[in-house]
Amino acid sequence: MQVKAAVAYEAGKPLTIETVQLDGPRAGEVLVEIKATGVCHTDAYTLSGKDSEGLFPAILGHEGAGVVVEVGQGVTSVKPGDHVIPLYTPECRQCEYCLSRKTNLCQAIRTTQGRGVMPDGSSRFSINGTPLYHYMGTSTFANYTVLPEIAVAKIREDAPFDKVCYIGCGVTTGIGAVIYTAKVEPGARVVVFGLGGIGLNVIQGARMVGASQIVGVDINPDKRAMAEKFGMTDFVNPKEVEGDLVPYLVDLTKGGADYSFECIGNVNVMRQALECCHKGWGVSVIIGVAGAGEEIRTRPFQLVTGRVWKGSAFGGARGRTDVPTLVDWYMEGKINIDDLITHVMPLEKINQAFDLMHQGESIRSVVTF
Ligand code: NAD
Ligand code: DAO
Ligand code: ZN
Repeated sequence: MQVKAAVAYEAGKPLTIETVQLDGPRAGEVLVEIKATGVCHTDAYTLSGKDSEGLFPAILGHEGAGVVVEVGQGVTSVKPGDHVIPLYTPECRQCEYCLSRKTNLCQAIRTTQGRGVMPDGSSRFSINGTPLYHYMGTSTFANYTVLPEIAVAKIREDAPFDKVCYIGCGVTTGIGAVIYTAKVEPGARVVVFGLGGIGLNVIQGARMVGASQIVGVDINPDKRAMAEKFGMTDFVNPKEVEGDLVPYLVDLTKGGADYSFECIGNVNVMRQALECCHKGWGVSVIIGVAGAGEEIRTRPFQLVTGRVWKGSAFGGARGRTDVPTLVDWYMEGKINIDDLITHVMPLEKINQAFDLMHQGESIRSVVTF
């Protein structure tokens, strides 16, 4: 079938709106009509050329929501008409990783996903006979896409696509890092570095679980008002702190953070996030994706004396299991998504979403089809 897509032909160039060919779902796959997709920092990172796994030409996008149109042979967990959120972190419930219960990083289709193709090694997208790469196994910058069955979460049908698409990445990444990865407890003191689309969701997650202090750190003072709305209790602009930021934060949190979250992708900030944690028990979670080849540093004595360094992908969430619950929480008013979606646009204007992000003007832009 012919579908409308934003094609990334090469790194550093704007996306091009094209009519492309999409082949139907094969065994174990589903065809989904994408109704809305968020534009995330990670799409921009790949488009910039900094992503060592980035492949071109490709159809980017990993934060979508839509409706199942057709299923391939052997698909049993979803049917045409079901509302779904595509999962860049699938959940097969059968691989060693899924069965371990220790990680959400299902490996069932990891190899082919990283190579920009479907599990059988081929692409469903092409233009004028030339294959286009899939992206993160999702490729939501198209009005139709094909996904493995294990990479869709079935959600309730009354949830608005233009809001819950954000649960496909940013919301789950931020809230999940708090509740699944760090398991922040009531009363905890939390420091969040970077108050963008991810950091604000860490803040609302920390508020949900009853953190007593939520410190937000950002070099952009315009982020303060929104973060306060989501539960931040203290704002710190590193540019206004005299001297070293780490002792300042340790003092502010009365001995150090119980939990800190790096939501920027800056390796120097990652070090500050670890070292502002409380001696003996503070846990620092890296969420931000640093540039290819960059490395983190600290003195090992920071760990010897009880601080813990962790990372979190997709918030540690098991997509097919946990995403429907997050959608329920949104529908029950427990999660605020509406205020984070600052811009909505048609696919034809998707490059504006990247411009707004780079200018620091948007929290989340959503493309509707
Ligand atoms: P964003 O650009 O919306 O927000 C980043 C924020 O950090 C901005 O408010 C910016 O002002 C602030 N900032 C920049 N440099 C800073 C500094 N030195 N000190 C303090 N604040 C600083 O980005 P986002 O969409 O929130 O994404 C954040 C990171 O999370 C990115 O690296 C993204 O790729 C990554 N990410 C990770 C996952 C995952 O599963 N681990 C999922 C999605 C996104
Ligand atoms: O190696 O098993 C694996 C999974 C790698 C992908 C994890 C993605 C999380 C970070 C990227 C940001 C997502 C938008
Ligand atoms: Zn698995």
